[in-house]
Amino acid sequence: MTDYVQLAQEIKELGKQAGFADIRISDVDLSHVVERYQAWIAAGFHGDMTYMESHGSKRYRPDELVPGTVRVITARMDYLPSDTTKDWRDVEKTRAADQAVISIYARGRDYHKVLRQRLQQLADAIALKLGDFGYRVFTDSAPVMEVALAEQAGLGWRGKHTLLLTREAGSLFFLGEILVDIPLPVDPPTSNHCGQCQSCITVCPTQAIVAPYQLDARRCISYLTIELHGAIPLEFRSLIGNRVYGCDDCQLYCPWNKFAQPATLNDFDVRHGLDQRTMLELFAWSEADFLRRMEGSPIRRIGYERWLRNLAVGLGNAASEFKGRADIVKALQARLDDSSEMVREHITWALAQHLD
Ligand code: B12
Ligand code: SF4
Ligand code: SF4
Repeated sequence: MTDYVQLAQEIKELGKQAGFADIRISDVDLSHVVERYQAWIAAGFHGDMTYMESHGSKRYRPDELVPGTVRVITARMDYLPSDTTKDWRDVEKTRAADQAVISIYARGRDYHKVLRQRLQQLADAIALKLGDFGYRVFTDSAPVMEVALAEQAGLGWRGKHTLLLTREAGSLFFLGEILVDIPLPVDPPTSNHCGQCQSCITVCPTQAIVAPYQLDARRCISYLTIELHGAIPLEFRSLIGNRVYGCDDCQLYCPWNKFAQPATLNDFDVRHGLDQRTMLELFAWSEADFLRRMEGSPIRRIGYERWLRNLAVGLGNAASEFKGRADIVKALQARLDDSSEMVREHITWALAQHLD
């Protein structure tokens, strides 16, 4: 007879050995989130992310996504670069308008690869103890409601910015999970510690958190700079500032993130100086430079065209501090003949910010 209580304990230990900061276990009943998910889709908050509408009930029924699933082992991996200094929040908040702000999660190796590999390592270790069992590992890209499952498993609470949050590590972590057919004991959910705080809501540059726990992705800079394929709507361009890939503001101003933990793995250490580049430096990269340097980075997924689009918006916004600066204007003009109509239009917009 397997002692499942003992096994759950061992899985948590093995998870730590595989590089995870915390591991919890949830059942597969997400019936309480269905209505909210459907309302989110009905409101059109997902914008062009049509994949968020797909897969029907598999999204909130893990046992339909992977038949036989009875539990979800959900895992947290912290991603602040391992050499992050104590004053990192001040550093992020005080960047000059010509610096490229790349979201912290994207400065190192692509987390999809790191987490999938580590979850597989954990699944292999469980199999060594238990023998064959049914499972599948997921992180981010699959139709799995990762935050809801992690919340249910007590890995943290859902902050008003909609992300999972913990007292001991803030919210700067990734989530991943293993759907299993093992009847492990489930962990209890934790309490919410947002209280009266509204910092994430008030600080959001585009007012994307339209109510506590509700995000209109169409307004979110992360969506606008990463997920959106077409032109960035004019109403959001100046609000984006110099955030050229993703956005951290709702997390940066969250008081709990003074407890954010550095990664235990070096995979998320900054590559190519992405924490201190100017936008002009990045705008000078050729497509070959972009593809070579962004190998293994999540940034490569947006492709060169969207990369230039985002940088053009940021360089236009640099006019707030550096209006008409000759090197910026020259760099923008030099790309006015870009083969992409979208890039040309964003550059024309950027030049207008400097020259009008
Ligand atoms: C689509 C997506 C996005 C979209 C939409 C985000 C969103 N909040 O929905 C965009 C592109 C904007 C995005 C941005 C980011 N993302 Co994202 N994203 C996802 C993805 C793939 C799906 C999320 C989802 O299902 N959204 C659908 C809606 C319905 O879900 P929801 O907001 O959670 O909705 C619930 C609440 O609104 C709640 N609710 C509604 N009303 C109320 C009222 C009350 C009182 C309560 C309690 C709850 C409540 O009910 C809904 C259903 O559960 C997940 C990975 C995954 N597969 O889960 C990663 C994920 C959520 N993203 C992640 C990250 C890191 C980010 C960014 C920080 C990246 C960045 N720096 O740019 C930003 C953060 C923006 C933000 N404030 O959310 C991490 C979050 C880790 C964490 N700590 O929680 C995830 C889990 C990926 C991962 N594997 O690590 N993301
Ligand atoms: S990631 Fe940025 S734009 Fe999106 S909700 Fe948070 S602060 Fe707002
Ligand atoms: S900023 Fe405040 S309201 Fe927002 S998630 Fe953090 S504690 Fe909660």
